Amino acid sequence: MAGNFKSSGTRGELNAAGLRFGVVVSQFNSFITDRLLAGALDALKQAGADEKAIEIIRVPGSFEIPLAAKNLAATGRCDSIICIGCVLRGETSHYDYVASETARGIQLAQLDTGVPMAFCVLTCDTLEQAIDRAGLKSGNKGYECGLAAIEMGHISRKLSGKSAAVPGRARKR
Ligand code: INI
Repeated sequence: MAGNFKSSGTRGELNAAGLRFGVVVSQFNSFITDRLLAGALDALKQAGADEKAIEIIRVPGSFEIPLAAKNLAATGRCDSIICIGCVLRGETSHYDYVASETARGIQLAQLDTGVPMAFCVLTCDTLEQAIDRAGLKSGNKGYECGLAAIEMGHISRKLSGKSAAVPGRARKR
């Protein structure tokens, strides 16, 4: 998988050490979603995430992302989750339905579980747009969502009272 993406506008240094990530990736339009996944993994690894602390779940289409993300969040194994998909107008007559229900489902999964989810589901009118946003020409939205997942993972850790730097250490009262 091609990697080494550069962010188009990183704010300072992000440290992902000690954080645990989940990635749910749709296999529909996988030539796009694989690029988004590569970008997201680059962001996590460049920030020092432990590869063993990244759990990747593959689902058939974007429609299946919310349930998989919710189930993964419910295990308590992830500080944040990246949801990756690509919905192309023209490939399906129910484009709007797939796009809106996927977004809504991911939002509900976050609210139900309290685990933050970076939304990396492209909804594009044309293949050209998808190619552009998946880093085949310029910036990779997967990379940006990786950075967002790191920031959200820290917040999630803080709210749960655990330290990211020293995982598993009991909180002093
Ligand atoms: N899933 C996608 O992720 N992107 C699409 O563009 C798409 N189209 O065009 O249909 C798509 N459909 C599959 C859908 O997400 C479900 O996997 C399928 O309906 C089975 O539930």
